[in-house]
Amino acid sequence: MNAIPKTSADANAAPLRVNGRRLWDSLMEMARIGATPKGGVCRLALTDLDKQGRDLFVRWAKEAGCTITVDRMGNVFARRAGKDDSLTPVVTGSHADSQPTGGKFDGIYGVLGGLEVIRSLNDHGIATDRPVEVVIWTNEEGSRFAPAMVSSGVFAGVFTLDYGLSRADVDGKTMGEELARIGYAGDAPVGKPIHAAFELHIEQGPILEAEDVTIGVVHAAQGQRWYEVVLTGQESHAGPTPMPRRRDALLGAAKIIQLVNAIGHKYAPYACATVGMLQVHPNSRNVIPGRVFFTVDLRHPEDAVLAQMDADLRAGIAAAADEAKVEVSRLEQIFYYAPVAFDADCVASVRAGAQKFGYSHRNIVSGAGHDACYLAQVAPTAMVFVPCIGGISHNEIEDATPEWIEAGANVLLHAMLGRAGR
Ligand code: HGY
Ligand code: MN
Ligand code: MN
Repeated sequence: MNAIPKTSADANAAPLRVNGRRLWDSLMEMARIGATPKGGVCRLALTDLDKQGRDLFVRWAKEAGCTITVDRMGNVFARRAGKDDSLTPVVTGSHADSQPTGGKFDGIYGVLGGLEVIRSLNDHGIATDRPVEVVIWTNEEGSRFAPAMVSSGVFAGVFTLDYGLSRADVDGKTMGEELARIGYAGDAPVGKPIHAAFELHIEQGPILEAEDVTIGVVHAAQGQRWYEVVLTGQESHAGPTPMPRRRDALLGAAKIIQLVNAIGHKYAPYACATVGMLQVHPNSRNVIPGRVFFTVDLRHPEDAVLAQMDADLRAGIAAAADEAKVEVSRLEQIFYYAPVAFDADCVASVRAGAQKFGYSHRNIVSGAGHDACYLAQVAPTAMVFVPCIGGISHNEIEDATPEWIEAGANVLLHAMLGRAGR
């Protein structure tokens, strides 16, 4: 007897969707934790507010039937069992920590978008072959504890566990101490086999919105180099010290800030170069600064160009210090990873998800770093981007539309289902 033909209705059945309203409401409820006056959030890694955000996610994940595992870097894994729980999981997730003047979507959208996938699978009674896991990766931002993405980096074997736990903030508090203090110093080993990984994130740049494209099919991410620099001159009185006799560390830093900006423009259109932190000692209005600490962040999608930017920076710093008659008492590269190419099959799953819904979509390279950049070293990985308003992120006004938020989660749902099987 012939198999019952799929009716055209079956074949063209509307694709499974997430509950966009529920996802939006979860994001807005989470944004109340660490809410800032201009509508953003401040949930620095491993602070009490980060703990509150983690606790809320854990509660919701348990309500959705997940089991929770926390590893020694505080990475939180919410697991939905598969029909064959011995199979390696399909993983999604992102970070819950924010910048000091962060937004409501950076990172947490990927965490709650993953939770919405699980909630939607539950709504539709879908059992997947493989387990599905949603992860909060600890300290992705690298703001309170440098460098960025340190816990997904330990998971991928890029950093040792000791290195990760020993990262300290400006007050000398280590990640290990702070994990214990907030009750997220788990005992699970850091690192395990993953079948495939996807990360959902806002673009944090202007391209998708400017082109009126809903989905970014992220096939690559640019590489980064982070540096810490200390210039040492000589404190002296701002009044009686003649200009030619000065050894002004802040003058040296000013020259280097110009240099960093020039390097960014020299390797246009893709290079990015930023001085984000600057500390002046003694920071008194009538004392010539004797010491300055600052950071440099260089990025490019091609490793060879990133290396050239590094060489330009080192040569330029030496010249600028000479001109200002100050010493370079520290120039340390504290973070580097090469540009990332995501897995072609996973990228195809994201593109197929966008096509299933008829969403406009385009290939895009991630300008920002993400935990997916390290996961890509240990598992087939890709990312899904949606636009953000004005391309603004790492800013309290960061915003997105409910339609974009829902669309990204729909694509994530189908990309994950394609890998988890059912
Ligand atoms: O710096 C980055 O790209 C990420 O936001 N940590
Ligand atoms: Mn992020
Ligand atoms: Mn960020």
